[in-house]
Amino acid sequence: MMVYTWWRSLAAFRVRIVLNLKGVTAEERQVDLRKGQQHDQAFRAVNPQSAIPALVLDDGSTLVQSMAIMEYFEEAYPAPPLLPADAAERARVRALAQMAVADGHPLVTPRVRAYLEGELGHGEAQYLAWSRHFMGAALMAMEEHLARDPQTGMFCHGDRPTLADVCLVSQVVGFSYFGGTADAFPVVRRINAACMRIDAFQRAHPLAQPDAPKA
Ligand SMILES: N[C@@H](CCC(=O)N[C@@H](CS)C(=O)NCC(=O)O)C(=O)O
Repeated sequence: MMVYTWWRSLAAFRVRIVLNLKGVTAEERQVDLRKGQQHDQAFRAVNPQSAIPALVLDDGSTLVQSMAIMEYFEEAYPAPPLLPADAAERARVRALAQMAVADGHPLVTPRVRAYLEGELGHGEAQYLAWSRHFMGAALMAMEEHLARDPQTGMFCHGDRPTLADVCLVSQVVGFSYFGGTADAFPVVRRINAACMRIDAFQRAHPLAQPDAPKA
């Protein structure tokens, strides 16, 4: 199988973590978003939405959207489980994950930046303020849910990492891209630290990727 990825992509980061946790290896092909390669004809043939990650399976079928790809791995490679067995608990984990994947991250993608700056006349400072606001709001939502719920443990849901932790970590890293830190979110910060002690998370980190800048 092959995954279209890029070192800095938060959605690709999430998929890398899951691949590592499941012990699955995939060939990687880089799509440099800074160079606009997501809009190249060759990549649009893979994903007409011009977004990474995309996963091409050995039978040639293509999966897109990080949440769908992560859930594919959860179903195809059940061990270790990244969703709880109970339906309501699974819904809690997915809800926490979606606060990052659906509510925070999509607002800071290159296509949004291009529209804000190219069509609405925003400058870089406004884009940064926008990004910090929405990334921070998603982290605040996660923090409040995590802090009040006894199901929160060492990780977002109990004492083993789930898809919620994968998404939490990507959200913290994404916030840092815009100068934010998890300092105002103590539960998020504690869980992020616990995740980042795990090899599968460390190896997936954007700055650990071979195409990441050295400095
Ligand atoms: N909801 C999608 C988001 C995918 C996405 O927007 N990926 C970003 C990189 S993190 C991208 O490729 N953006 C291209 C663009 O905005 O032009 C997912 O979770 O996979």
